[in-house]
Parts: sequence; structure tokens; C-alpha cells
Amino acid sequence: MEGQIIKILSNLYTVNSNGTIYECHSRGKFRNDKITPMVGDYVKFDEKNRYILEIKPRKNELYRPLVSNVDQGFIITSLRHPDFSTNLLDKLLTIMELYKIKPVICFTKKDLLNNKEKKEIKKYEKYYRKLGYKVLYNTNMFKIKRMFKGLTTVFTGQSGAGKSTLINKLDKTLNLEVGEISIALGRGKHTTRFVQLLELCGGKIVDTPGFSMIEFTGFTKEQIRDSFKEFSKYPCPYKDCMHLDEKECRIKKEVEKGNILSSRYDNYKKIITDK
Ligand SMILES: Nc1nc2c(ncn2[C@@H]2O[C@H](COP(=O)(O)OP(=O)(O)OP(=O)(O)O)[C@@H](O)[C@H]2O)c(=O)[nH]1
Ligand SMILES: [Mg+2]
Ligand SMILES: [Zn+2]
Repeated sequence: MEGQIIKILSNLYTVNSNGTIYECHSRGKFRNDKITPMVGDYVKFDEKNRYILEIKPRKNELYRPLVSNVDQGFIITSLRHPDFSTNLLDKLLTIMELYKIKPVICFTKKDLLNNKEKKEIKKYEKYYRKLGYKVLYNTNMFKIKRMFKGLTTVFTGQSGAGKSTLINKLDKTLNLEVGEISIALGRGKHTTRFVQLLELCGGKIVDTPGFSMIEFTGFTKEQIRDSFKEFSKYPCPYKDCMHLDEKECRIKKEVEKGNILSSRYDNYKKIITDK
């Protein structure tokens, strides 16, 4: 039989095969081959003994969260509690670009901002839109609901950002667990503990646990640079400029002029130097 892994809890793999759910185990073979089954994997399985036999080739795979065969990434970005972090947003955009997953920025908790702060966010909203990204608010359910048809969408973003809350709003019968924010720490409490694929809104949606680290291993500095889409708009006098210490770098000039957001440039430098 064939199906798709929709949930993994320790060594138990939940497989959906044409709407029927099978709980399967994996065999030692996978561990020896260094293949770890992931949520999103299409697999062949032994219906009688409930063993996963084979993992079909993946279209792509993300490591944090662990999920495969993804088309679109909803970057759930909290504006307050936890506070807006351009660094986290730019890192997640870079990850999506590198893995060739279409990013969608979805802001949450705008209701907790005052008018001045709301205005400030508009600046970012405009900038990211100009780069070609879709930017939404979690209040616009009408628009959001229409974005999943025929696609597999992973929800990503830090703990407490409102991923599970938003997915619950897409289907009132779901009742995914949502958590309070620790006021002392200003962040979530890692309420969602496993990756789970759900069939919703004519597509597939993956809820994931909030993470604390993003890594860029396996990618070159040039690939990271090229994921900052605005850089290619302003040709540098240097061929293959990294836009760091090069004196006549055009990118640095555009940052000074305000054509490139300084937060974008700072986050780029941080990603490159931390790598
Ligand atoms: N004020 C306000 N609170 C929100 C909004 N969206 C979510 N919340 C609250 O934020 C808290 C955390 O929401 P969750 O949905 O559990 O967050 P999560 O991203 O799934 O977090 P993890 O599962 O820990 O990764 C809950 O108390 C929600 O009620 C929003 O738009 N405004
Ligand atoms: Mg959650
Ligand atoms: Zn340059």
C-alpha cells in the first residue's frame, strides 16, 4: 500500500492512505541507511504487518521543522508577545528561499500594538510586499483561507506566535492545543510538541513546534546572499561582491539612502558572519 506520513510520535508513524489511517512502525533498515522518515513523506508500507517499507523520493525537505514535500511556508510572525523580530523573519525568509518554498508572511497580534507601533509595522509590510512577498494579517481569514488549495503549506514561526491558533480558526472542529505566553520571558511555552499534517481548505497544512534555532548548514554564503532579493536590483561595481567590507559597494550605499531596509542588511550580515 502507499500513503503519506502525517504524524510521527517516537517510533510510531501515522500514515494516511486515501483517507484511511494506519499506525506503522519503521524498520531498523532506515536507521542504518541514515534515512529518517519525515512527516510529508510518501511511503510504501506493509498493510498487514504495519511496517514502512520504502520512502519515495522527496521533492524537498526542511530540517527545522522536519517536514518534506512542502510547497509553501506560512511565516507566522508575532508583533508583540513575542515581540516582532526582523531577524527571525529574515532568517525564515532566507530558509524558504534556499529550500525553494514559497514564503508568505503572516503577522499576528496586531491588536496588541498601539497606533504608533501599527504605523511602524506598515513600513515593513510595504517593504516586503515590494520585494514580491505576500504579507497578510491573521485577522484576514477570508484571504487566508483561499491560499491553501492544492498546496502543502508548513506553518513556521517561534513558540507562541499563534500558529496553532490560526490553524484552529481554519477548522472549528480541530481543537489543536494552544498555549499561554510566559509574560516573564515574553515567549511561548512550546505547546505544540510534534509536527502534524492536516487536510484543510482544499490543501495540506502542517502545524509544527516553535523552534529556538535556525541553521544554514549545507548552503554557501553566495546562496545566502542571493536569497536577499533586493540586492540584485542594485548592481555593484565589484563582480561577485559579498556586500560586506568592499569599499565602493552599491548595496551599502542603498542602505544609507534608505532604499534597502537597514534591518534587512544588518540581518544579512549577521547570518553571513554567524555561519
Ligand atoms: N492578542 C492576540 N493573541 C493571540 C493572537 N494569535 C494567537 N494569540 C495567542 O497567543 C498564544 C499562543 O498561541 P499558539 O497558537 O499556542 O502559538 P503557537 O505558535 O502554536 O506556539 P507553539 O505551539 O508553542 O509553537 C495563545 O494564548 C493565543 O490565544 C492574536 O492575533 N492576538
Ligand atoms: Mg502550536
Ligand atoms: Zn556590494
